[in-house]
Amino acid sequence: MQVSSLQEARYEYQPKLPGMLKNGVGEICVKEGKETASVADQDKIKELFPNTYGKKEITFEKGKNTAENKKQVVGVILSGGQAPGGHNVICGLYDALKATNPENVLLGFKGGPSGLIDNDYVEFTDEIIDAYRNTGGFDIIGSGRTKLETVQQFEIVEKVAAKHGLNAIVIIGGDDSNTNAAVLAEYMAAHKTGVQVIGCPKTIDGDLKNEDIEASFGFDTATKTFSEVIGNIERDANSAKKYWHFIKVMGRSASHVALECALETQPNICLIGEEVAAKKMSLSDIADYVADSVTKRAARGDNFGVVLVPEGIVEFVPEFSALIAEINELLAGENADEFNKLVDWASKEHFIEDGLSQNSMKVFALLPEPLQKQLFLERDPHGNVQVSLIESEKLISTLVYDNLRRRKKHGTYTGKFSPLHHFFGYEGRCAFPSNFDADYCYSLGYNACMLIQYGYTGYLSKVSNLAAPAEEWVAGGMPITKMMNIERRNGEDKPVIRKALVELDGKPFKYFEENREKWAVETCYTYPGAIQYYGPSSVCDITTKTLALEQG
Ligand code: FBP
Repeated sequence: MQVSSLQEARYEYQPKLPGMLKNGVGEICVKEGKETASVADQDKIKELFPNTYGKKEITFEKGKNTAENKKQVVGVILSGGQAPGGHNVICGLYDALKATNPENVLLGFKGGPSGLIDNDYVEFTDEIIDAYRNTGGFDIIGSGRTKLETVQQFEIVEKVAAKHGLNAIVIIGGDDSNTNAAVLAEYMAAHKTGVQVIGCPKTIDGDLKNEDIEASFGFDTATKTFSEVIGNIERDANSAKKYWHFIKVMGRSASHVALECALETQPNICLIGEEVAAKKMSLSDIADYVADSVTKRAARGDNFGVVLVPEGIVEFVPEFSALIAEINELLAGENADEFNKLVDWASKEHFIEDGLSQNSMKVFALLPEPLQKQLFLERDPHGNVQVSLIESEKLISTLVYDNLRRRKKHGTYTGKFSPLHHFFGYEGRCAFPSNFDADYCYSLGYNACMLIQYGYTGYLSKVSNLAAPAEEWVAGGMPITKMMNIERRNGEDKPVIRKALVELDGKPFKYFEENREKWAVETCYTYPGAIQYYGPSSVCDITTKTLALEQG
């Protein structure tokens, strides 16, 4: 076929599978490992998940497939924020289902979990699947953030599943969505519906990982996309030598994306939320830290630089996280309706003043009004603050500006400070998946089909040893309850998958820490350039620096 665009060329790319999966579905057998326990709150999680708790980890191996070859009707949803590679999870699942039995059916429920409730679906065919192979985005069926948690919702899903004769549902999502998957799996098992539920680890934020899940898909492509543009900005800054660029990058609750981009591009400053929390840094400490770099560079004649700010930074500043926690409680339940009914900002301010403690009110009063308003924007259905809408890069550059003005007065700074602001998030979520994400996602989908065929439920599709070539990847499954603990959400204690934050004693952060003093003063920028899809494997198949450092 004559191809005339990258899009068409990517349809032809054949994703790589782990060696143990690539001999065909007839040659995959299962090996069970140890029983599992949740990462914390074991008694409570066990009580809440009596049918799915404590199951064994499993690994697939080359060997005769002993699963019963009955006809499968499987439903799949894409859930939460977009992440490059989601289409390939569906393609891998579809190919494995059809290879197992051409009569098997895959239904895609549209718009995320709500598609299952509304019975809004499409039956996948070769034609549909072939138009989405190795492409970015979730537009094949769309996505959404509806939380599946009420008994009424589960009853509807049960009816929809019965109507289609579904024997399994695959949920492709992040920590919140896979929490949904675990709860749904438990419901389906408790009601003896015969419907299995399997999750797949997605999120560009990189915070769905643990000792079994080495990386969530999409992180590789998104960070490479952001790093390309950050590198370009660095080159521009070093050419024009007149701007300080404050760049916010996505990553709602963890700073993995910012850290990976820093490892790729060596900016002058990269704030790491987890460190800010550990050192109990206040907003003025952060401003002082950045202003030190600006001052030292100005003394060398370099009135330019690049600062990376993780999207979720404000939630890590102790004074700020206390404020946000109070606002969350203040807006829980019916209070949110009462607040939203207030027509002007002045009456909302009274409501806020009455509800916040004195300390939080002090912090709140320091903020510029646009930021105050951003803190009261609607929460997502999981109760999270929508940090992508909070302009923390502007907040920090304003505080740095004030700090530098004071330094100027005292004669300790004589430079020029012209800040520019950027936010990289949505640009990276639907890029063409890198070869790594294309291969990883296809493997996750293929593997999910094997978990279904062997009768598992409440499991996350797991592919590990990811820093090695795909041939050496290891495929298997892990009970989702193993990753769960109890957390406070929307004013209530809930069982949720524990988020993986940046570990301050982990190798990626340690490497950053060893080098950042030099980066803060000198110009050490590196330019990773665009993702390469064709060419030598040493250029096209490289993983993230985070994964490479973590796995030595
Ligand atoms: P997931 O956790 O669902 O993968 O989404 C992550 C994310 O991309 C965050 O980085 C960002 O804060 C958020 O989604 C934005 O959400 P929305 O798409 O609803 O604006």
